[in-house]
Amino acid sequence: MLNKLVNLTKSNKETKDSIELDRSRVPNHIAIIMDGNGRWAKKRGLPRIAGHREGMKVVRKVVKHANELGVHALTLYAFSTENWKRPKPEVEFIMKLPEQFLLTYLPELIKENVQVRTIGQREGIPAYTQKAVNEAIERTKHNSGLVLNFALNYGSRYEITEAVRQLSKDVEKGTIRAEDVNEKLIGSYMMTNDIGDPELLIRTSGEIRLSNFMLWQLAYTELWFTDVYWPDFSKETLEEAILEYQRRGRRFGGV
Ligand code: V0D
Repeated sequence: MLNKLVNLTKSNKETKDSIELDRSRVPNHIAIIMDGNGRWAKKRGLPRIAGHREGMKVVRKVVKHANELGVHALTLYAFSTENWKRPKPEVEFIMKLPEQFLLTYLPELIKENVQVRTIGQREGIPAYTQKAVNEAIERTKHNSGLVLNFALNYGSRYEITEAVRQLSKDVEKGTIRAEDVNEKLIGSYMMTNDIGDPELLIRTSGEIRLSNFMLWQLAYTELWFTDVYWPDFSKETLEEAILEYQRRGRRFGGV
């Protein structure tokens, strides 16, 4: 039975269009590196910020579709610790996006029972950005639907370094013994502590690397890369990624 399904997948050239998503095997947690906004704009002769604005609209669409598919958590790499190196006006524009996003979409997110969260360093982010994000977190904290987790001013090595620092403090205090340090304990010091590791990572825009994103959490994650620029990402692209995730599960999964 399983074999027949595998053969069907292999022999069918139009797998992506002709095989249906298995709604019972959608990843719980999907992480996305939303790359290619600047390139998308340049290709159209527009300033890079036009790409970021368009990318923001795509975030809204993808959240809606992921929620409809039954995804429990979506972690979006919105701003890395490296992104500060960009031209100041571009950074300033990007830092206004959370406020814009929430002004436009927060009522819909609340209606859809979405819970907004963030990971990353709070310090360094402008006060007005933090204010908008904090309000969204506060107003959605009792929602029980999809967890929309924005990685803002996030870097994975920083996250791991902070976890080690905290853990060391607890060992110094004597609340934890060195012998008790294990993977589960280390994981509990990570900023994604309560949402579990992603089963699927998507990176857009053709770069095949992780760029300091969730290095600890991606240990067993299926990685999916596409040349599509983030502003061109759609429901269909999301489903293509999930379909590929499901196909890999059928081919390599236990049994
Ligand atoms: C720019 C593509 C939404 C990636 C998407 C501050 C680059 C658009 C948010 C957002 C960004 C963040 C937190 C929040 C609500 C919305 C966002 C940034 C960049 C970095 F609570 N889009 N978006 N944040 N871009």
